[in-house]
Amino acid sequence: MPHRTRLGSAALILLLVAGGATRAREREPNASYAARRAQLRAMLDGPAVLFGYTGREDASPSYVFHQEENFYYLTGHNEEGAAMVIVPDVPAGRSWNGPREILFLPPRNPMAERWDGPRIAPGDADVAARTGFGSVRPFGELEDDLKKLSEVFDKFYLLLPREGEEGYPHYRIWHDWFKARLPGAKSVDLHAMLGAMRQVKIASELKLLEKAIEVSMDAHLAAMRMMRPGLYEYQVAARMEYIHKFAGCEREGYAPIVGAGFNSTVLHYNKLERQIEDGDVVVLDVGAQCDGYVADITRTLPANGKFSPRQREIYEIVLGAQNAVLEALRPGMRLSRSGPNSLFKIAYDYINTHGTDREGRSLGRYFIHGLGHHVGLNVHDAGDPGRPLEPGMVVTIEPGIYIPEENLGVRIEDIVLITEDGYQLLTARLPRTIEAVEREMAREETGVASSRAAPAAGLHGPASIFIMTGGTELRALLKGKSPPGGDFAGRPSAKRPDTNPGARRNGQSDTTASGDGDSARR
Ligand SMILES: [Mn+2]
Repeated sequence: MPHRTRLGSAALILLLVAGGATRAREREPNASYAARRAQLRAMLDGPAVLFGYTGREDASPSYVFHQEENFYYLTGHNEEGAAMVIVPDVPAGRSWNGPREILFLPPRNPMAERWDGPRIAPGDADVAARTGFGSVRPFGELEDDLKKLSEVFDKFYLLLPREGEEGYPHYRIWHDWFKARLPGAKSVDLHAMLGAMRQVKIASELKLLEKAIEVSMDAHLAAMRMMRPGLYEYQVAARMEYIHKFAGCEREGYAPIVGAGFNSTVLHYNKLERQIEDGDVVVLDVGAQCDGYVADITRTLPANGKFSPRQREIYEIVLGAQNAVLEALRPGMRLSRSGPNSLFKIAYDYINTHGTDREGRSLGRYFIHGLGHHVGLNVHDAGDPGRPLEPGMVVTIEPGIYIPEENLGVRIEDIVLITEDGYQLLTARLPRTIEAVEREMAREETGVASSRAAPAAGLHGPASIFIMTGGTELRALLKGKSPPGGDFAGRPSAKRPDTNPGARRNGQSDTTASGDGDSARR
C-alpha cells in the first residue's frame, strides 16, 4: 500500500478516535441525586446534616479534590467546602416554613478563583439548574438554620465518627463542629442507612460504573498483550494507568497491584519494584475510578505466555471455585464467610477439595481473604457486607489461592450485577479461562510496550499515542478501516506464531494494531 494512503488512514483514525472520546467527570442527572435525597428523607424523623470535604484533607501538592462519597452520592457536587441539610416531615404540632433541602456553598471568592478556577456559588443565576437544589445558601448561614431546626426537631442525623476512623478524621471534625454549636441536640448515625442505599445501584450510576469496568478491562487486555519476562512490575502498571487516564478516568480506584513471582502471594502488594521473570505468574489487580465509580478486576497471567503445569493446576482450581460460585449466584445468596446461603463457603469448599500443597495438605488454608465485596463510589463499597444479595447490587467474586513457598498466587476477580433471577457478568469480555488468557497474550501488543522497545518504522508522533490507547473502540475502528487481510498500516494481520514462549517479546514490540478477530473478548 502506498505510503500516502497509510498516512491518510492514520489521520482519519485520529479524528474518529478523538471524536469518540467521552467527557471526563460525567455525573448522573440531577433527578437521580434528588430521588436519593427523597428516598433518604422518607426514612428520617430528624434533619440530616452532611458535610463535604474542604479540600484541606490532604496536604500533598499532587492532591486533586475528590468529594466525600456519601455527600457525592446525594448531591453529585464535586467542589470544596459544601454542606447539606435535608428536612423531613415535621412532627405534629410543630412547623418549619423553610426549604426541605438546602445546599450550603462557600460564597464566591474571586481571588481564590484566579488560582483554582471558577466554582459554583450561592447567588449564581444558574445555581439551581447546576446543583439540582432549589435552595442554595452561603455556608455561613448553616449554623443559624441548624439552630432554628433544633427548635422543631429533637434529633439530627449525621455521619458519626466510627471507632478507629482511619485517615483524615472528617466525621469526627464535623461532629465536633456540630456539637459545639448545638450542645443539646441528639445526633444519630447515618452510615447504615446510606450504606444500605448505596448497595443497590440505579441505572444512571450503573452506567458510570460500567464505564469504569470497560476502561479497566481495556487496560487488562493491554497488560495481557504486553506481558513478558524482563518488564518491571511498575511498567505494566504504568501502561494500565495510562489507559485509564487517557479514557478520561480521574484516578486509580486503589493502588495498582502487579505482583510477579513471590509478590503474587502478597494480597495488597503495591511496591511494584520487581523485574518479571520467565516462569513467574503475575497477579494484576488494577481498576480505574471513572466519574467517581470504581472497578476492581484481577487477572493472573503467566509471564511468558504459557502457564506451567503446576500454575495451570492451581489456576483451574481458582477458576473452578469462581464458576461454582457463579453457578449459585442469585438474589438471597450472601458473600459472608458462614451462615446460610454463604457463597464464600461454596468457594472455600471447592478449593479445599481440589488439589494439595507440597505436603499433601488441602488448599483451603491458602484462600485467606473474603470472597468479594460491593463496588461503587468506593472499591470496598459502603454497607453491610453480609446482607443478602438483591437485584441492582454490584459485587466482586474473587477467589484466590496464595502459596508463598511456591511463589505462586492466583486470584481471579470479576464483577457481577445481581439481577432478578441470577446475575450479569459485567467483566465477561475479559479472558478468564486458561485458553482465553493464553490466546489473548499471544496477540500483538498494539502499543509501545516498553520504554526499551524501538518504535516501528512509519508510525511516529501523535499516531503512536493514539495507538497506545489499545481500547476496544480503537480496535474496532482499526478493524473497520483495515484493508482486507491487513491492519490499517497495510501489513498482513497474520499472527506471529508463538514458537518459543520463553523468549517471546524479548525483542522489539510492534506498534501496529492487529485488526483480527475480537471473538475472544466478546
Ligand atoms: Mn476486590
